[in-house]
Amino acid sequence: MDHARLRNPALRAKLMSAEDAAALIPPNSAVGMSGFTGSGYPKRVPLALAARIEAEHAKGNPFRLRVWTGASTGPELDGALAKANGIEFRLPYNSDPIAREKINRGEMEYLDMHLSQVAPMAWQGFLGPLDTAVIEVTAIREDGALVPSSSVGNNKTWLDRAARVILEVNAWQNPALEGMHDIYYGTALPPNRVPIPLTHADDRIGETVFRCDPSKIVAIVATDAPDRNAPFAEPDSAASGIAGHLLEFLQHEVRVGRIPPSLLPLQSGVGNVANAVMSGLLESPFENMTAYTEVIQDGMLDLLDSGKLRVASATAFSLSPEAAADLNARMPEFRNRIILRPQEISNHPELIRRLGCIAMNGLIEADIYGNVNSTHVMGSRIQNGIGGSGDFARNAFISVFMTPSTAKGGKISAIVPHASHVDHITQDVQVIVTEQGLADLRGLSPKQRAKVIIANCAHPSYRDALADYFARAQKSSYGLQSPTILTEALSWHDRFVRTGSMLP
Ligand code: 0RQ
Repeated sequence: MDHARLRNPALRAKLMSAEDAAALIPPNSAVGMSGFTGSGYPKRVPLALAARIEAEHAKGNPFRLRVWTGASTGPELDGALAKANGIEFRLPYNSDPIAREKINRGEMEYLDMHLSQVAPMAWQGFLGPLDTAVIEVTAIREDGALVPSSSVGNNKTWLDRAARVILEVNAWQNPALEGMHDIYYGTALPPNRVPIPLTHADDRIGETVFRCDPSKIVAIVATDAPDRNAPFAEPDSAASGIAGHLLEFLQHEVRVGRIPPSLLPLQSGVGNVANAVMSGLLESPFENMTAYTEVIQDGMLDLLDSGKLRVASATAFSLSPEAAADLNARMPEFRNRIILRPQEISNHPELIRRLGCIAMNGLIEADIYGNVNSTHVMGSRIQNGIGGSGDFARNAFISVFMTPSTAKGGKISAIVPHASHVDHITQDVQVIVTEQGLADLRGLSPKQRAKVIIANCAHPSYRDALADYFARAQKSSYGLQSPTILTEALSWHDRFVRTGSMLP
């Protein structure tokens, strides 16, 4: 390995193959891996581990792990380990299709957590001991400190809590990442918590590197492999429509003086719609914007590039291959305008509330009262997880949820009589946007919310049926605060499960 990547001579003795490193992980133990939205995850040790697990299974030996990460990883980690039937328990977020299938078939336990809460809950101890941390880094400094890579996630916590540490030094990660990170070491559990000294999105309050006790490092593996880097879809008419309504809303908020012309720190969720909204901001009149978010997708990088976004604080990148190549080519230019932090800081309720973020997240379905389901299709099938949406939605200055008004070619309405699973209660949902329009729910009672959501957000093929349900519910409901016909509330979902369509 290039000595510029591994600058501590004593640690060079720990260099070994991915197979030898994977052999150090005890069967049936807990492993804390790096990785957040497809970036900064270890790429060789998990593959070698999957091969070892398959070989052990072939010999009849049980070998399954408890796998903790920052958020989603890539096919070399979640995909390979799930395929090998090597994950017994997974937290806190997953978007890998093979792991998703295993979870939905009941073959893998999955704890879907608020991302800000993972590190403090690990410290509380009820998740059990952490045996091994497997962490991707960009370089190891002379003093043994670790230069983080393209995501920070929970790495600080895994490095601190694990009994042993395996490092993957990835030569694909740009050495110019050094200096971009801000690792805050001041968190504690009650009663020792103190205010976190961050008052602006671009404040730096920590160190640029992870500390790690060198005696815990049992292996160092050389990698040269890209992050997951999935391409984004060109914004379709629904995504463009959503972006248009949202931009109009933000301009209105500026006009009436509720937010400044540079807006407030933006949080933008995962996926194509969130990316399209960021791209829409490129054409907007807003200047000098900031972002305090988890993920930097292509649209946000373009905004930085245009100069309209002054600075972005996040915990990870999630880029297309083209955007990753562009970022890599121009890393020194971006380094002072991007700050990557641990997810317990990027998603911290105290900081989100203080900064007054504008949160913009996707949803699976919302009901007529504005309860939002972000995670479970038909109430029972996990899609990804709540991720950071709850951290931001509850604490944001303005909490926006957005979605196309239908899914699966129009066979599913995203606006339903009753949410089949609730991640975000009505109190945490202030604005819902579909390509049909925008519902500003702030200050409205449940029945007032229902009228606006049905009129502004529902697709025309479902609007009359929703209005009809709401009218009948107001005649026959047990109470009239949030009128509900109990026997009918989930009948749309039931119809979809039976016939493949919610259409009446
Ligand atoms: O399924 O992939 O099989 O086609 O869900 O939907 O429309 O592409 O939207 O990529 O924006 O994702 C809520 C999943 C939306 C995402 C969710 C199906 C749809 C498609 C994806 P296919 P789209 P997006 C910060 C914030 C929770 C975490 C979060 C998410 C797939 O935004 O995971 O916000 N959010 N984190 O067909 C059945 C419905 C459906 C539906 C969509 N009503 N019924 N299927 N789909 N609506 C980031 C982190 O925290 C890491």
